[in-house]
Amino acid sequence: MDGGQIVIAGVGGLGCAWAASAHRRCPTTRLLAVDADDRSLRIGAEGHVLRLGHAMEAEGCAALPALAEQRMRRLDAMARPVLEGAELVVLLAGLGGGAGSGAAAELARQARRAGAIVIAVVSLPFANEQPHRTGIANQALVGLEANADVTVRVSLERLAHQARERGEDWAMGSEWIEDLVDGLVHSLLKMSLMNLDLMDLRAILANGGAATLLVGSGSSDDVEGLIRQAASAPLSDVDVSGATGCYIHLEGGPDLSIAQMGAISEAFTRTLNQDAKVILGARVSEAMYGRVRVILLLSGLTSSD
Ligand SMILES: Nc1nc2c(ncn2[C@@H]2O[C@H](COP(=O)(O)OP(=O)(O)OP(=O)(O)O)[C@@H](O)[C@H]2O)c(=O)[nH]1
Ligand SMILES: [Mg+2]
Repeated sequence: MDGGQIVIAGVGGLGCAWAASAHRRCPTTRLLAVDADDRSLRIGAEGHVLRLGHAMEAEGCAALPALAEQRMRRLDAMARPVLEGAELVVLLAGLGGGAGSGAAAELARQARRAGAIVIAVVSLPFANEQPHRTGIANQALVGLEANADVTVRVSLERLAHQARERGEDWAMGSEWIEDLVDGLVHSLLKMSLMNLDLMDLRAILANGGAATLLVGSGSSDDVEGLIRQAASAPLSDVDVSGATGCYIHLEGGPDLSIAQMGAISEAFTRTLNQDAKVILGARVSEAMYGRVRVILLLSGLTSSD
């Protein structure tokens, strides 16, 4: 697969900011920004832009998801060429406002119809926000889960907390999201030692149930640290222990031995359902000397609330 077959799409203010920063790490992919707010659409000449509404309408979709959804539907013909030939669409949005909550599921629907696997990574509002935002977000989740292959629910609270710990602005604290998108894109882009491809991804997704993604990186000697790091993902209340399908991709340096790979994947899959279908892939890159990065796609989850 080449980068042109992967689309990183942001919807709404937060989604577009995340997409632009993730795309900087994967510049060969296609970037798409969808919003009613012009500030989100200044993404450089190579990016594709879909504006929810006319330039003359200054009001955007402020907290009106139904309006955003309707406008996204009207953009169908303009979205087609951007989605054409895409194998994977990574869709990013912050739920709780108008644009992201309203347009994300409709964009997912259009992307799947174009033949792409759709992985949505969306944040849920802070717990202390008005119940109104939480209500909007929950409704948007229903639509996304019906239209995307995978919906990864990110807790904005935990993401913001981790950003503060690093001394970053909460909204820009998207490092975890960037790592996730980067890991996913690069595990699919480059030739692997054990070749994983989209067929494997589709096989794991065909398993049914809810699905989520985890990433972890660290020293190849410290399996426990790697697991702790993956488990600290700012996901919103998801129990991964019952997963019945797992796509696990390791990327390590030339020093990573088959035995170490085995130990790492064993440690990650130990907690899964006994009959879980596990697909393992690995890749060696010079830059990863002494380190390893793991990306897991877990499917067949039963409880996601
Ligand atoms: N606390 C806080 N949360 C924010 C802020 N901006 C965004 N968020 C969170 O991110 C979610 C999505 O925000 P945006 O991406 O700006 O919303 P949008 O999709 O552009 O929606 P509209 O602007 O209403 O059309 C919100 O529901 C909040 O949970 C902020 O300034 N403060
Ligand atoms: Mg906005």
